[in-house]
Amino acid sequence: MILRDAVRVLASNWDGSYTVPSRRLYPHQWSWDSAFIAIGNARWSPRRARAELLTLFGAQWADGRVPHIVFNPAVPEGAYFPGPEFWRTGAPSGVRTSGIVQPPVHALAAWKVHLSEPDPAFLRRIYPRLVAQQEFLRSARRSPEGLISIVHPWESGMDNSPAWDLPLAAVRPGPLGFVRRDLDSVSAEERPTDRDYHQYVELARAYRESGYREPGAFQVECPLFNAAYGVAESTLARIAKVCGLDPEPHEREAAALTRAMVTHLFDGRLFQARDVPSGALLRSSSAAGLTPLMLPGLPPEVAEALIGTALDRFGLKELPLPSYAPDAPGFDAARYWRGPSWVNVSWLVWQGLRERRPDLARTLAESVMRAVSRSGFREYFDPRTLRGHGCRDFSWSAALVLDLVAEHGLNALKPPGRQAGQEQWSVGKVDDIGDHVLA
Ligand code: 2M8
Repeated sequence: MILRDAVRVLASNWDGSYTVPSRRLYPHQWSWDSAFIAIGNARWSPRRARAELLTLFGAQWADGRVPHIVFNPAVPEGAYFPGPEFWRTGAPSGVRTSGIVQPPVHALAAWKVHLSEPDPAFLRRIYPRLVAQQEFLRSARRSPEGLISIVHPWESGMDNSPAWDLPLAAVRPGPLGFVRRDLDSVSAEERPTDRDYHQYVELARAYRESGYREPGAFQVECPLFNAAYGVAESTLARIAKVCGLDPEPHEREAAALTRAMVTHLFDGRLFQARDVPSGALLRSSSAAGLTPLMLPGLPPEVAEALIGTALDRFGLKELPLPSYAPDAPGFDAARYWRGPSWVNVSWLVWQGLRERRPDLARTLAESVMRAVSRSGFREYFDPRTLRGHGCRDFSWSAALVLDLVAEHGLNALKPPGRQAGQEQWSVGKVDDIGDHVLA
């Protein structure tokens, strides 16, 4: 029973006020995971969805940054590397966190939570936090061209993407001297290499030494991160209206960001990342380049070109969206962010297709459902065989499936040849299932 299993995953990864991405591999709270998880929880427990976001924003720094990890003090230091002793930070609340950020998909999540159970008081409470999150990015990370940069591959969320190979080549790996914990539960062929890890740790160390202020050797403008920032502004406009505030500054900012992205990051077929120090485009075939489809103000001809690329190079009609184009050198069907399908990136592109091409949005949702019904709520999937990789019972895979099903209806997404009323498709409404699982 696919929906019941999804709720079970979310219920068993719930820690009282937030949800871990995975019990073993990721035993703390992660920033963009919590946004996706809230979107799914909103479908059966809006109360948990609101708590998830408020807990995360409770660890927001005074400068507005929302840290990418909020550590659970009850989890031993050795359970995840790099843990709080590495980051050596403290949020005003006293909570220990990392010092880097992740794509700001939280305004969108807050809005979706509100849509599932209207709660203007929740929106009024979270709105200033979301605005501060955007202000941090504008003040600390904006280039003269109007784009937002990231200073670590972990900030992209697509950590190990081949798009980062070139800028990472300039980073001298730090000395050994730490123990990777990720390989305790996932096989090495499915995770970043040791060299990648040493570079990640070295970059994080250098940023930490600057008091989390000065970018080190890695500074890029990522299309997914910028698209998320732009969508956050258009969503904040909607939230502002509900709160009785002026939406106009947010609308202006979203329009300016969209223009800057089209001018500086679009190569005619796909959005690319840009290396900030050199100003050069980092040409790759990353699915991050399709996510600007989410921007409501994207010019129609640009959206058309992206959809063409998704069909020709990412198998949009046949595959759950690969994270890297399968025809590109560097594609790896099983290794972390170098090719496998991830439910969250598929969901972001689905979100961008819903109004423009509802037919393709549904096709993509069907592909995601095929992957999870074949392999369960794995962290990622081989896009062609649908074999599952990474950890099991991964929270955002479960959460976003709940959202896809709630939007399309279960029957519309059932695999061909399978009747509703059979096997795992024989389930009722998502909110009834929540009651059942928690009972
Ligand atoms: C992965 O990243 C963490 C570091 O932040 C890791 O590999 O330890 C990424 O997939 C990231 O996007 C995600 O937020 C995190 C938790 O699911 O795991």
